[in-house]
Amino acid sequence: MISRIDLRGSLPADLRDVLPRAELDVEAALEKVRPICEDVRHRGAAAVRELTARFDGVELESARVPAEALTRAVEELDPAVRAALEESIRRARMVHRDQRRTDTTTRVVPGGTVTERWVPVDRVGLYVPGGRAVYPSSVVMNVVPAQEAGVPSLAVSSPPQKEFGGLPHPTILAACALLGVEEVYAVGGAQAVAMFAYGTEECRPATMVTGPGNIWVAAAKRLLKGRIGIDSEAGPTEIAVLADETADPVHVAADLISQAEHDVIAASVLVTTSVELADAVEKELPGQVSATRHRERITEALAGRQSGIVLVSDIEAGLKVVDAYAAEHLEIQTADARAVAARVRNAGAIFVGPYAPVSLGDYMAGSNHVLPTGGCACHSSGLSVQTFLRGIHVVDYSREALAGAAPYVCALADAEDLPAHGAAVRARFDWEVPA
Ligand code: HSO
Ligand code: ZN
Repeated sequence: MISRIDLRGSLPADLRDVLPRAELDVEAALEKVRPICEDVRHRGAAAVRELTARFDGVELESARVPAEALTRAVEELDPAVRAALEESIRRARMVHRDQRRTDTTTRVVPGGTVTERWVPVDRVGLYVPGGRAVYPSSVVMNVVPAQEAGVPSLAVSSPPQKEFGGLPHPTILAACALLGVEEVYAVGGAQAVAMFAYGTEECRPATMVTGPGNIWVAAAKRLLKGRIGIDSEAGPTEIAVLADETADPVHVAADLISQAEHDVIAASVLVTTSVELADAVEKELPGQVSATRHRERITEALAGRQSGIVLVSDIEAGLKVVDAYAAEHLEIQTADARAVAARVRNAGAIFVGPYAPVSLGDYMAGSNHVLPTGGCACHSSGLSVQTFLRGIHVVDYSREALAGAAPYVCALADAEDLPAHGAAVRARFDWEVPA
């Protein structure tokens, strides 16, 4: 059901090459997505309408979801789901509020200061996937950091669903309403990203587009990056578990299965020092898988080349492996899990010990679940307040402070053969370099 890689000898020099990993060919999708984006750019709302009819089989009168539909969605929401969403929002707000940045002013020399001023982007378009993956929790994870960053204008787009009269899934609409988001569009895929990037008669252009999506959404974000800011291209979900003989195989198996549930190309990787644990998890998997609803796609995900059990000789080697893998989610299920977790350098989010399964983080930990995938955790972070802020340096120097810097500016400008740079300073001192 799941393959094994034995790295108990010496670790290979390029660990990344031997570790299981999903391949998502976003590059190949670019050519298909380009004409879609161009169409939206040139024909605006009419193009969005036609593309929606073609790809979603829904005839939109307007892409904008009416306010009544949002109100109705909340009224008709299952009270247990409502309570869970409200609690998820409350916890996420607590964590993300603490991420807010305060401006800092550094006095570099007397009369010369640099202030770093944190300014939110003007308008964010949040993409929320639909279809098989209906994730109101992702609405929370996208909207909360943008709101806490102080983004003044927020719009959400999610694919229209035939069975819901051409509107996005009602739970997604309800989540938007609970978060206070009033501007929602029933548009999916690349056309949604293009709508946000270029704007249409119905939707003002956004400065940033965030949120996970399928390969078409990822390709559109890659294509339009620069014109818009993006968070990251979310690839298939990944879980890595670093475990020793103290881990409970029932929990480990359940956690590997939980993320395999997302997609046939989701990755579940167990890195362990214990052959006994590996055997026990392998034994546990089939029973748990056959007892769960999405057993087919889970079986495919676990059997795929992106998933596997990696045997290592000790925790040191295990840490090297998980750092090389740079998982979106990393669980540490070892003795002294906190100390081991503190040594991890590359992961989107780390879940420490036996009572912090990834699914807690998916919904209710307060942490964000939009995280770097595909190994990008070695250079990127998950969605946060910081994603939506720009730090603007405000440079404020007096005449005396500039005079003190002038000889240095002129020396470096000359060294770079850019004399006009030095002249811009000398012009303020009768064309002399002040002593
Ligand atoms: N594990 C997914 C997020 C998610 N899980 C949404 C359930 N719903 C990627 O972090
Ligand atoms: Zn999940």
